[in-house]
Amino acid sequence: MENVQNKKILFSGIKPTGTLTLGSYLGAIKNWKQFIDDYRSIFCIVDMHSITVRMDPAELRRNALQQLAYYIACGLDPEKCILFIQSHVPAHAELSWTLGCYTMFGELSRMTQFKDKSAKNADNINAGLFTYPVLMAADILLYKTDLVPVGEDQKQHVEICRDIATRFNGVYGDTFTIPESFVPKVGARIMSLSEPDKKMSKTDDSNAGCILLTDSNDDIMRKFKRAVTDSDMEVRFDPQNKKGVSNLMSIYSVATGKDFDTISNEFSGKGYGSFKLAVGESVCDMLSPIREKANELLKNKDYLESVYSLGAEKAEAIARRTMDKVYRKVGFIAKPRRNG
Ligand code: AQP
Repeated sequence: MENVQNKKILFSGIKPTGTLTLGSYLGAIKNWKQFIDDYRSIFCIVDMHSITVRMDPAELRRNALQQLAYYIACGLDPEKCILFIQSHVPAHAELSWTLGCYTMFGELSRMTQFKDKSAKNADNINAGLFTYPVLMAADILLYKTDLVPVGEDQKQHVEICRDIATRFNGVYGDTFTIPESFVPKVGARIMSLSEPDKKMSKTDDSNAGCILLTDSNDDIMRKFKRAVTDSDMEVRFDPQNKKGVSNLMSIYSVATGKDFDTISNEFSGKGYGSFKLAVGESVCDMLSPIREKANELLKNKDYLESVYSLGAEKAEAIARRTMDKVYRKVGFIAKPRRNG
């Protein structure tokens, strides 16, 4: 059973724009799991964020359900945390609108992800893409979140969330908890295997550089064997000059628990061939039990529905209390409650 007494609150989410990657796992989900016994943990499938880019509706539904199965398979036990789908809790949209009125155009314009995504989707630079960080602030602030574990690319969005909450609290008095981000020391930015100066992303154009959690062991090994390295043949951590090798070392380090010196010594004088094989095998060992469990879960749609339904009920109860408080603070007349 979920024990919520006196626990700090942890919230995080991933958007179901595609199949989860090794980056989503190492940068986010793997870290979420380590906190679930100590925090009241709330994990969301942020489908509303997904439509900031054009998505095929059937694919979006499929991805969201698959993501839930992978959350559970990665160890996010629904008995110990709240798992829900963002669009099932309307308070996310309500708080997003409200917070948008306390967010400045200038600060949103400086968001790196907005600039990157605008460049990538030049024919669809919509308002939702621009106000994405406001919805993310609402996601976090609705639950009085203390800690938000994210990969490095999302740290700027947690910073703007803190700024928005501080501004709101400054006007209306203590309303929101100011959250901290947690970014892992290793694995916070997993790069593409084929283009190691680009982040590994769910929506990568190149499938070769991206390990999907659904990939078979054969696919995983093939992708690691072809991973881009360099010509000096030395397994040494140097993210400036040896991007590909350093990325593989980070992956191997998180998968095996070995530090960079140990890894360098292990492959000293052995060349990149055996190093790539070892990294690939460590990833297969880490991901295959997760993939098998997720495939089992996906056969039981009723179970998955029961998890996200109960999750939405619990999330809604917390979120509604926050919205009542926010609406009261900004001066909206309380909606009379009717019995029955
Ligand atoms: N390559 C990565 N390395 C480390 N962490 C990563 N994350 C994503 N990719 C990596 C972290 O996982 C969570 C995913 O959040 P998201 O899907 O909502 O946002 P994202 O960062 O935009 O992820 P993608 O895979 O790049 O999605 P698309 O392609 O749709 O934009 C976050 O905590 C993120 O930091």
